[in-house]
Amino acid sequence: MRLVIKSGGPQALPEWREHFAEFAPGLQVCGQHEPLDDPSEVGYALVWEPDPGWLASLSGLKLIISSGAGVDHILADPRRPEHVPIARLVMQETADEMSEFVLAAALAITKEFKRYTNDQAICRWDTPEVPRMMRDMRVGVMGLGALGAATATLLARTGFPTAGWSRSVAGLPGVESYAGAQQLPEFLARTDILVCLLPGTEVTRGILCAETFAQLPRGAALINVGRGSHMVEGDVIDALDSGQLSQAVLDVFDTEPLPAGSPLWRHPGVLITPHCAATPTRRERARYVAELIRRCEAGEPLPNLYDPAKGY
Ligand code: NDP
Ligand code: OXD
Repeated sequence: MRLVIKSGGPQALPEWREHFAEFAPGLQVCGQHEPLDDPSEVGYALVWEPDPGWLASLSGLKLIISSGAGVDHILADPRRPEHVPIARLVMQETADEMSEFVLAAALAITKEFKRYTNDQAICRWDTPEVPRMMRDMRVGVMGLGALGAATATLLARTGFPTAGWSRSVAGLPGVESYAGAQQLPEFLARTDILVCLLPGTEVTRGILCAETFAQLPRGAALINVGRGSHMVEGDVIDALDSGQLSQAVLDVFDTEPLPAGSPLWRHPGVLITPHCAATPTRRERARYVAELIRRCEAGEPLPNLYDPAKGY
């Protein structure tokens, strides 16, 4: 049984090998950069942004495993073997990391930490008249999947009035549910902090745009931890400049790393983080992948498979 890895570059391979030796001792592990005697022997590929056409050259593939929760980076390959299922890598650790990250971002927005960072840079002492509390900040989470549901649940439990928006109605305790395009305006109108945890699909592309921002209460904030493709970057900047948005915490971008010339880097209302909201350790990912391969070999059902009918 052979697994080929393209995730983290050649320098990450010794660490991957060490973890797979622990969790799947019989598995042969090689890197994408290593020559293969017989590519058809590769049954499994663990990938992040595979080079277009490469997966198609592995004729014996049984399963493609995304090294992250999203699969858009695999679907971007027009020659990918469409008959091979794709597993999304979603673990408890991913959900925990994401929930904590968004909670921290929502608190930083509520308590205006970005303003104090800006003030500190110019030695300005400006005490707010009225303290802002969690209970005053209604959070709206777009996407209530494995990560969105865990995030919305933590936010609600912590004290943020929380709602979620998804394709189908969700029944999360303590979280108001809105579903479908029809209920989007109502969801946006009650949202002071908009969190995007949608998958990157053709339907969700550009959803964080001027039209969406206009439906939020004036001065709302944005946390984008979904995909860069969700944002129309120019519209985010215009909304911040006009005051329609007051702050944004942005973790994902169309081009990553975010180019030095992007105005987002220097915008006073923006906090940039480097696509780090939820990045489980290689050890945890190897443990999960080893279990996926075991299940696949045993003919057992696999969790979190990409659904071509839904597009995510
Ligand atoms: P899931 O596939 O489990 O959930 C997707 C959610 O989005 C579902 O609730 C789904 O609705 C909803 N949805 C999809 N399309 C639409 C639509 N057109 N309109 C309304 N709702 C829609 O995804 P995960 O929770 O596992 O992950 C979400 C995304 O988070 C990933 O795809 C990735 O882009 C991003 N991510 C970012 C990371 C980071 O570090 N910044 C780390 C990991 C993931 P329904 O419930 O009805 O199916
Ligand atoms: C992602 C991830 O899909 O990092 O963005 O898991």
